[in-house]
Amino acid sequence: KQCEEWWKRSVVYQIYPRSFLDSDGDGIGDLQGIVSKLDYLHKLGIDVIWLSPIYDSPNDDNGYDIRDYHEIMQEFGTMDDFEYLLEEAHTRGMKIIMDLVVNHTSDEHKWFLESKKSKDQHYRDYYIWRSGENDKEPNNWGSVFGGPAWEYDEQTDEYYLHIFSRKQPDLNWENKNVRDEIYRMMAFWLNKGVDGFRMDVINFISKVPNLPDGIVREGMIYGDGSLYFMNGPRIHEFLKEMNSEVLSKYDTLTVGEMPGASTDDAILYTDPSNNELNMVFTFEHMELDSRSDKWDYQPLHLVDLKKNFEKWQTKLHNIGWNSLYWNNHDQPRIVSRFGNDEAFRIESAKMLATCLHMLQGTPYIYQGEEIGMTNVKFPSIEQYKDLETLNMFKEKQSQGVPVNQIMNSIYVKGRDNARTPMQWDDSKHGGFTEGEPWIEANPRYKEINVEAALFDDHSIFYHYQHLIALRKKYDVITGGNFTLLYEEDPNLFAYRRKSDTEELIVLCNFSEKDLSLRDPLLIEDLKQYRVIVQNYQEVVLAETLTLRPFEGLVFFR
Ligand code: TEU
Repeated sequence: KQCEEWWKRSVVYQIYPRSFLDSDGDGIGDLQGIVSKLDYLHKLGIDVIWLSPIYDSPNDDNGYDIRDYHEIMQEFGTMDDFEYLLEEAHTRGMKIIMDLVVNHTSDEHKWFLESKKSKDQHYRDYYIWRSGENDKEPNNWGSVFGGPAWEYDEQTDEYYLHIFSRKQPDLNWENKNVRDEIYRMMAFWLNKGVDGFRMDVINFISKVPNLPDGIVREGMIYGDGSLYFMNGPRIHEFLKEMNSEVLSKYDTLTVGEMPGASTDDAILYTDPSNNELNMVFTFEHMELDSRSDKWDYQPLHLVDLKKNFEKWQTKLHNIGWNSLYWNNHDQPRIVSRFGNDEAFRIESAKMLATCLHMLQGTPYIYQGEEIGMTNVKFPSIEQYKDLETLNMFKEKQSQGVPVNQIMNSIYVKGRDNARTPMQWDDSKHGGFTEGEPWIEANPRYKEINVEAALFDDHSIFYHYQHLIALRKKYDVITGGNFTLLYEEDPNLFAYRRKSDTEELIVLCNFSEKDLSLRDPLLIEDLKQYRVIVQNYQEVVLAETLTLRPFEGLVFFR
């Protein structure tokens, strides 16, 4: 049947281990820290934990630059710690998926160290090397983290491609040896008992072989190569091969992180008859509040967001499968982004959760989201750690952009918003560490923390717990179809979910004002439903229905 697979009925919780909980006082979160919070996660009700990378890494990009796929990062613990964590999670009925970062490795990976040595040996072709054009890079592509996407290497007088930092050289997936090594490595982890993978920028692995120049947009120095590396010519072939050689032999959850994947792409990636992946992370809903690039902020128009969700919900229905997320380690905190993290922090955090969790797909919760953690505004650039933020700062400063303007864009979009330590209690550093944290805690830990949330029956935590429980109870949440209501309303996000036997109506006020629904038919109709989710103490349903600021309601019948 349609929704029998466990990963369609699951809720996933993402842990960014570096910032979760430090058990040994070195200021860096670790595996034992995670073990000690498994009961907390179990209480929340989640089914699957996704661990951001825990492999050996020089941490240029906090573990997304892997030096050894078979070793655990020293700061996080040992392989024994990992096996213990896996066992303890499984004992509690929770699964663990790993981050699979195979578009690139660290430049300190042994394959790359070998590859650099000379042009004519086995590992050379594991990466993408090209000779320059008149002392210039082989093409005009810019890297995601600033500067060109090519780094010159004197030893062999050639350049290597790095779509991300220069310490993240891209692997050459055209080479079958590379693919085989990766499939063997995946099997190594699956044989240990891990339950699947979140695959980092997996739709970047197939490049158009002659690597053509990208177009240079107005005000840009480098060309945009994405047309030639996103969803490239052999991507479906590679994923089918990965599936038949590894994934098909295990019972896994697979989710591909895919910037630039459209719904048509997503259908190809997730239609089970294609034997590729279970679901993808779309970026479309995360790009609606920026213009040319992520730092170029524009306010969200709710209608854009609604229509985007409508497209993903309807197009994939009965064919592929959606993932649902507001947050991860790359995104600002949702309550600060689409809600109000001051006057209506609790109401808006709950409403946003409601709006997302009643959709069809597998929901992902990012650590701290369940207690309404907020963005941070560190006064000084010295307090920031993310290489993307630091590179952007330097670049903009050298172009003469005023510092306060740069800082403001970091406050709105910087990745460190998501990476400040998890706030466990109101003790120093939010109870994250006994030592000095690698990145400072958000000073709001005094007010926003797990201990306080668990103590308050009406906290955001218990709201998430309730939403997760409802997903297990009502099949319409997993299986029903989706209809957008009041499409053009700029403040109300309303939709209907319907199966053969059950029906939901979800009403979410995304504004800070009262919103009066003058739709006698709907209001009459709603009398046959009962409210199963609310974020204000009591619900008033009279002749008109007035939604208070950020009110979010779910009606069921
Ligand atoms: O991110 C992929 C990606 O496309 C990023 O550029 C993302 O858009 C960016 O972080 C937004 O500012 C993945 C990981 O999630 C990210 O943490 C890594 O830095 C990146 O891949 C490289 O591995």
